[in-house]
Amino acid sequence: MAAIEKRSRNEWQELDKNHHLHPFTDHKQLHEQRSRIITRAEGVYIYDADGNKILDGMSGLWCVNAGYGRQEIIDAATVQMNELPYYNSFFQCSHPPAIELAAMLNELSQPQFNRVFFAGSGSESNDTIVRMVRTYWDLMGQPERHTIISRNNAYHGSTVAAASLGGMKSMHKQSGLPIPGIVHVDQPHWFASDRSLSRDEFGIAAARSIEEKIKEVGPESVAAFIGEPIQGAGGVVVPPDSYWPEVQRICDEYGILLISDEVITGFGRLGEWFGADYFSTRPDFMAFAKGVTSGYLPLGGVFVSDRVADVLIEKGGEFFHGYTYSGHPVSCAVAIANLKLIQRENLVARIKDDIGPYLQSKWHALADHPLVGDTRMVGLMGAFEIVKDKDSLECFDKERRAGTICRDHLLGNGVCMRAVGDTVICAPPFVLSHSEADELIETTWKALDLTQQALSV
Ligand code: PXG
Repeated sequence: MAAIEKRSRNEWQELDKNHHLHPFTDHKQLHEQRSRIITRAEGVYIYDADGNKILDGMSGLWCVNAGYGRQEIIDAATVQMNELPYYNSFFQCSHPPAIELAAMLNELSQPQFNRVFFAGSGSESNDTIVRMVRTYWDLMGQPERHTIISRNNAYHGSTVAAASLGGMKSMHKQSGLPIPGIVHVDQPHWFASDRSLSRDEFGIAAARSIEEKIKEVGPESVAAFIGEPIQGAGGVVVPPDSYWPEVQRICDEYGILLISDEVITGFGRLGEWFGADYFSTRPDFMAFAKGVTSGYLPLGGVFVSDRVADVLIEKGGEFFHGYTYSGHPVSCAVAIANLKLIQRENLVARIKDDIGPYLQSKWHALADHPLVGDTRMVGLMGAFEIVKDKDSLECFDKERRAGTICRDHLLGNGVCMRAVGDTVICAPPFVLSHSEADELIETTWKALDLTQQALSV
């Protein structure tokens, strides 16, 4: 029995316009253009209310890693709904899905991680980390250590603390953020720099800006550094190889906690289980969400290292923090089914050895197009830059909106990607076949040609 009314596209658009406020949306503009109504999905394809079939080059919103329509994930939700649709993990209670998932997550993660705290989203996970980091240093007898260093253009979520950790100026401006005790340094984005340094020199310099900030704030006041292994929403910013080892050195030298925000990079996106594995860092916290359930249900959480967890447990007393849906049983059951599927189908190794290299080589060949100034892709997380001049790498002026034009041509030809300024970004599901990868690339060439035509008039 379907719970959702069947209506025409127009009717849904009208209801949507009148009643639904969307995230990160200019509503005036949306109402002029009308929303795109997605009605169903299968494999790597989504279908809109007009029946258009679109290859989902963004895995929903960086999350549907296992692809759509995976029956065993759906069955796991149904079975758990019947067994125990909800119970909390407050007041000395627990339930098998949360227990089993916590144990499974610790098996998948680096040895310093033996405990997880569950949340409902990536934003809630990062808010949890802010509170745990500060509580940890209080318990360590260093209550002045409350400052967390993050990076410009980072995205860590939309709640007040997570948006403060993020480095998006437009978000800060709208609501008086960041909250006190959060400071930002530059992102390790070589392409966006003046490119006077080699990539590796630039990576070291970007990491050293953290050290400079530590000295400026005072090492005794700095609690932690947070970073996405590869910045996602900011435009798939792949740091130079030299960056993360230097960041790890700095955190070690000053005794600062390292937080790896794995909301996008966690659970295989880079061809390793976590971005920290890919870049060989040893974080004290990892935030996760999205791919843990392949987006089939909301779930987030925090891996807490023994360094922190032992102190919280031994000295902390009650930690006054938690969510109604911390460890929601159905979300946890879905996560277990999803992770087992990823393991059984060897999807992480497939990204490392098969579909990752396959798509990457074709992606990098896009650099032969006259509009493409830079390409990058790690695992199945990539971007290309649209430029006006390939030699100088000069960009089109902002009003030309080259990235958006290209994104629209992609969509018009059946592939969904995202534009961040003039950067076009891509993160397809892990189950992408070779022929689907070919389709994605062929459509990208076509969209680039159409963009070139549009920009030359
Ligand atoms: N950390 C990272 C690294 C993220 O990418 C969050 C935290 C917050 O997660 P929740 O579950 O609270 O949304 C994210 C989310 C985009 C886009 O346009 C990216 C995200 C969310 C919405 C849009 O690229 N990432």
